[in-house]
Amino acid sequence: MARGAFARLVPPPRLVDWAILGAVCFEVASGLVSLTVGMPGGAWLFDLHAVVGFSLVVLLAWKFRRVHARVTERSLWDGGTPVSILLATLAVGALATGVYWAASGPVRVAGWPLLMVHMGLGLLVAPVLLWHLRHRFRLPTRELSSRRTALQYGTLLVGGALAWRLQSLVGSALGVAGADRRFTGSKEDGSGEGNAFPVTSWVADDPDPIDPETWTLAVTGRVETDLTLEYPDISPDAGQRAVLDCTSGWYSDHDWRGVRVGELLDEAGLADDARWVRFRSVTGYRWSLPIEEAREALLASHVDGEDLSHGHGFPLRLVAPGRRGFQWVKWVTSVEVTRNRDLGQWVAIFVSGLD
Ligand SMILES: Nc1nc2c(c(=O)[nH]1)N[C@H]1C(S)=C(S)[C@@H](COP(=O)(O)O)O[C@H]1N2
Ligand SMILES: [Mo]
Repeated sequence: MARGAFARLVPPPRLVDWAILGAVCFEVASGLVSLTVGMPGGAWLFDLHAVVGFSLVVLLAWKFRRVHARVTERSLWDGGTPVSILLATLAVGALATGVYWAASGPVRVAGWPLLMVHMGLGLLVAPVLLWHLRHRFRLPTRELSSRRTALQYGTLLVGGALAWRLQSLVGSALGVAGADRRFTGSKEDGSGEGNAFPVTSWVADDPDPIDPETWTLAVTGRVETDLTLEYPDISPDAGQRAVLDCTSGWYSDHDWRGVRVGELLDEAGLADDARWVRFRSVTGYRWSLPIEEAREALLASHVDGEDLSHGHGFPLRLVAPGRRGFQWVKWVTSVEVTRNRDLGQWVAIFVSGLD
């Protein structure tokens, strides 16, 4: 009786499969885009990523219920089955780490940041899913666009949202959820305690400590006069409270002191076509900001009244409020004013430090 009722709830196979495909595409895309979201206005993207993830749990449960016999019965295997098993394993791994993260599991698993494991598994799902579709692709039937179908998708999302809310309520009740999470999901670490917060590199940057005797800061590009500043020229007379929010799942709130970028730009004078400002590290790592935003940013030499430590980017590191941690370039040696957006930065952050 209950079984019959459950079976009636399950949408037709094709519908489940296409919903899974849609949900996975959305999860990969929204997960990647979320890495660049640092303003509360983008909170909905993190929320929707979680809601669709919880809906995927239900979809996969339906799917596995339908296909498990084709996997457990060795005689039913075909050429596509190993790919299907690999895909199922990756998908379950990505979902489990995602749900665990939402439910406020620890930040690290076996030394790895949990979120990095989640991203790695999620990114592997994409190519394996394409490979799986080569074996298993079926054209959609008309039922995909009916009103009834739209309602079923809607119900599924509402279900996903309820499951997500419920786990966070249970988490708070049990005291494991942690009230100290940002809208990005990141957890608090070392705020207001000077240099005592995690030292992180995006991929492989690990330069030798910088000697302030030989270090210089260049201000170049679309400026009227190139500047070269030495360490004693840097007077930390601007301050900024800002949150560093790393995509590996922690954040830290500090009082930063240093030089306002706008002051450097005013000193150099801007050319008419100045639009972007690129901050380059001694390692080659770099990021750029639109000029108006860059003016308000800080090149910090101090954190909570302490000299910045080497690990945190001494002598100067970019403080870009509202941007994610990987955009806060450390060990800055040049500020270049440019005309165009710098797409090469997406390569530079991955390869700097690899040599
Ligand atoms: N040059 C350089 N700057 C960098 C990085 C890096 O690898 N190289 N990592 C970024 C990342 S991913 C983060 S989260 C912050 C971490 O800053 P912290 O080490 O001071 O915590 O620095 C950013 N700036
Ligand atoms: Mo980061």
